[in-house]
Amino acid sequence: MGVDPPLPPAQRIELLRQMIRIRRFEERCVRLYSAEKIRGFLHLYIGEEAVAAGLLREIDPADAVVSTYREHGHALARGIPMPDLMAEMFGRATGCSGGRGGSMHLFDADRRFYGGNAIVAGGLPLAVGLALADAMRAEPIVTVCLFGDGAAAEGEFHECLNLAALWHLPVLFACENNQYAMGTALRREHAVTDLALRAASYGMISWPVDGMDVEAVGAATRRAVASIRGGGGPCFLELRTYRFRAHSLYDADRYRDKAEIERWKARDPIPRLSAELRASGDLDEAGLTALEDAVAAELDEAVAAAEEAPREPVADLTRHVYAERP
Ligand SMILES: Cc1ncc(C[n+]2csc(CCOP(=O)(O)OP(=O)(O)O)c2C)c(N)n1
Ligand SMILES: [Mg+2]
Repeated sequence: MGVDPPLPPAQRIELLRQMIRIRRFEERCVRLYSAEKIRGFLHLYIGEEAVAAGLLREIDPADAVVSTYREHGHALARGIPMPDLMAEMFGRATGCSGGRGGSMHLFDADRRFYGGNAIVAGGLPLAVGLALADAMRAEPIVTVCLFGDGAAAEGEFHECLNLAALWHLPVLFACENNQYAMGTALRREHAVTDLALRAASYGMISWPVDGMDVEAVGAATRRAVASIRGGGGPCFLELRTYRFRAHSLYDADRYRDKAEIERWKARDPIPRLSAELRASGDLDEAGLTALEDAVAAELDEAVAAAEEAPREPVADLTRHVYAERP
């Protein structure tokens, strides 16, 4: 594999901005959850931002994205406007899923963001189906399927990798290996913990990536997408990452060694890129403050709009539930 030239400074700053947006969005969500403005489950992506930011900027608007319940970062990086997301978190009618989905079911057909999905590995068959449709129409479109390491223990994982390889479908399988499926460590669940190796056994190009390095994620994605668009069939990226917080806000996080968490926090992708940009002279303290201020203002606006947004009227309760009689 060749070494990619470094990105121009403006693009590196944009990557940093995107990761900061994702992190601050979720930190605000935690506060809003404590205030009971956001209800239901909340799975935080904090620590994993380099994957969403690095990967999703490498695909086109016509490409499709299928995600998981840990998808706030994916949705932001895909370009769903923050007010549409925050309104959805609040369950308001102006949310991207009309207020019916909430945190785990963010959806935006216009941006080909086919959801949030509460079922572990549930997105893989969807992605294979989308890619099959695109392949049958001979569209040069890639479907990115994001899922966790836990999905590799599900039957759908094996069925989907096999079919995608057999039918040569344009799918980028993006496995966010954060080392845990709820409280179960990868090594306690899988006889073979090298997930890229397992994917290779299905007959597709696959490789592990440092998921804490946003530029490494981007470079690997560029290579994978070029191969898929060039007719090379599916690719698999195992993005090695870590969630800094518990599985969800209901999880006491008693199964992880504190020293392990600290070791991963030392590799936090945000301070890492920020320090590199400072060292190269491309971003100074004032520039970083301006970035943070702009994100804070974007968030304030999104929260204020969500607070004001209407709830769906009770009269509409059965809409989208039962088919209308013709
Ligand atoms: C089919 C299915 N089985 C079990 C669950 C319960 N469950 C919710 S999240 C989760 C862990 C999934 O871990 P992983 O795929 O690694 O994703 P992560 O939460 O680490 O991002 C489990 C088992 C579920 N939602 N769906
Ligand atoms: Mg996991």
